[in-house]
Amino acid sequence: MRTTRLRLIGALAAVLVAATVPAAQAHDGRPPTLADLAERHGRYFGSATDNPELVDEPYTALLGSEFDQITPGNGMKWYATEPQQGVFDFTKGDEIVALARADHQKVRGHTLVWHSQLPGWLTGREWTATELRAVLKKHIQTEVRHYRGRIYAWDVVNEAFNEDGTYRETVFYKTLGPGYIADALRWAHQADPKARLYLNDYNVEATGPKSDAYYALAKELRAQGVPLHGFGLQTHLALQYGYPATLEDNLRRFARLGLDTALTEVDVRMQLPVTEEKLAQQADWYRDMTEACLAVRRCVGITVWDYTDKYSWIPAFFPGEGAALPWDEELRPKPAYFALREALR
Ligand code: 9MR
Repeated sequence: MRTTRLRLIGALAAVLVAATVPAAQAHDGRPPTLADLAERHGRYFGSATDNPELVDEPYTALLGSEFDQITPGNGMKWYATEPQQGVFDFTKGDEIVALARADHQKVRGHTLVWHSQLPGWLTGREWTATELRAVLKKHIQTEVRHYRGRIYAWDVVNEAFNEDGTYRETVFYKTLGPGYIADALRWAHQADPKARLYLNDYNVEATGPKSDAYYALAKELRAQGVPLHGFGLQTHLALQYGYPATLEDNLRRFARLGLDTALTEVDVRMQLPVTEEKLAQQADWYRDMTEACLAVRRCVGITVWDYTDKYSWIPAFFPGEGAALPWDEELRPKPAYFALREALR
């Protein structure tokens, strides 16, 4: 009886100790986390998160222990950070950076220049090139300066190309021409010379017109000495559209340009209902993409676009689809989670 109770107390103490040990450290008594396993390869393993979720304690406990990198899903976007022209609000991003600091995690800053989630004051009127240039420069430099030294990498320009590899006709492109991308990178670099600066997009995992456009642009920017350090592949996959089999080759060609790569917003959605077969296929895809990243030295890390189906963006955007993440809505690990562990072992 007494020994049982002592053992129980011992086990409880081990759990308490484990809960206070930073994610970065592997230690006895608890299986290594995804972050621990990734770190053995010199990689990070991260998750997106969002401010409203941070009141969910079981959720934040896993977020703080399993991952060594986080990305704010919305809190650093333009509508959140400059809601009125010249009036900056960093409370949401600050909350996430503070959490990351407490949990010893890197932060990917997301995102400085994007056509979506812009404030009304920016989209609601016409701008001359001179005006918009000044607005863009001020936005980038104020935000990057605010977080200087605390952001590992910035998604400086997000989703700049169409599927066919032509430039997306955003307000920035239409008003400033393609040079807005190089300018954005230079301005961000001035504001935080140590941050790694990325271009980031979806449907660029396989080689093809869209990723080719990034390859050509990255090559040109590097040749011109523009501070571009990485290419982010969002990796929003869907079982019904097939696995991007050329992912590893694609990562490798960017590495040859001297760029880091990262899988920045991973999820693998499926048409509902969930079946065991679909979960098994999803697990295979998570394993395959992790192996592809580990096979290419400059693929620096993987970030899931939140880790639990409870907070996935998918059901709201793709009705009838979901179950895209490695943990289910009750925070129970799915086959994909165990596949990630296997791939990282
Ligand atoms: O996760 C984000 C979600 O909460 C927002 O409603 C959505 C609005 O577009 O943006 C989501 O994140 C996007 C990311 O910023 C860029 N790549 C696509 C992501 C999913 O839409």
